[in-house]
Amino acid sequence: MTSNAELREIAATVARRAAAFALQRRQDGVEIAASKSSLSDIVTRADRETEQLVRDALSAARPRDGFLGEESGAGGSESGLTWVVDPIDGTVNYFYGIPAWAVSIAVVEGDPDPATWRTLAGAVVNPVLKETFTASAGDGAHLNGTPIRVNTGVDLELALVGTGFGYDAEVRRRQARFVGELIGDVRDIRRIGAASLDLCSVAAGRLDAYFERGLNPWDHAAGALIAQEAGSRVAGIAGGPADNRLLVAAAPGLFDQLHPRADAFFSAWD
Ligand code: LIP
Repeated sequence: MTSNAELREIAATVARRAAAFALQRRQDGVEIAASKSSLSDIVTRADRETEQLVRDALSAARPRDGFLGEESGAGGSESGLTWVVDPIDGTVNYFYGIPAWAVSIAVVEGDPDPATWRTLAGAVVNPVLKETFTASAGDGAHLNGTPIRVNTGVDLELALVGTGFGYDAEVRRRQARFVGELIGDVRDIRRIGAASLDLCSVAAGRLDAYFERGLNPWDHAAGALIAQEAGSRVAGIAGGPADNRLLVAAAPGLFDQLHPRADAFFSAWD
């Protein structure tokens, strides 16, 4: 039986290798391979090549495990474990050369569904900043091997809050309305552009809180565990598991101030 710590090291090793590959491809020049949900939702050729590198490496290391990736879809599991992968989280940042993108790799137990899965380990690697965030269930969270913890004792009015917006223009307008309501009640808002790095920023105390509507499972699988292992609460609508309807992450006290407002606004969408 492979331990959570051993799974974490597999995730970190493969994520670092994939991140180095993606960085090199960026330096070679980025090509848009296709647009997905909208013209602004681009996928680069490097996204697809990086995901294939990750898939091949994980298949070699853990041949009986399943795979769920942003670009290549799902592959069944014989072991009960599934690797959930975003090869380049922060694709638009990657395309523009903004140094806020990451390879995100998590391994979950059970169905690859955020509503029911149990995340065992994860790694998020930003190769431009040479930062590797890791966590395994019960073992804490680390940045480049050093333990990290969330900020505590921060009230909403002094909170630095991260968020993000969808690729659909009408969804962005609605998301912006909540930000418009919140921005006068917090220290400030940050829009980093990669959910995995938003969640790692909460874990490392670089953000006090983060919320977003519309995330895919691969956007938050690893970052949510890293945030939780650093002391953050992470939850969605009505305090249930985070999913595409809502994710809120913050230390418990701040979570209790922010989540009710986000829950009320975004649950009204459903
Ligand atoms: C991104 C998310 C981010 C969100 C962006 C985009 P991608 O994922 O990580 O939080 O605000 O719109 O969805 O598409 O770069 O993998």
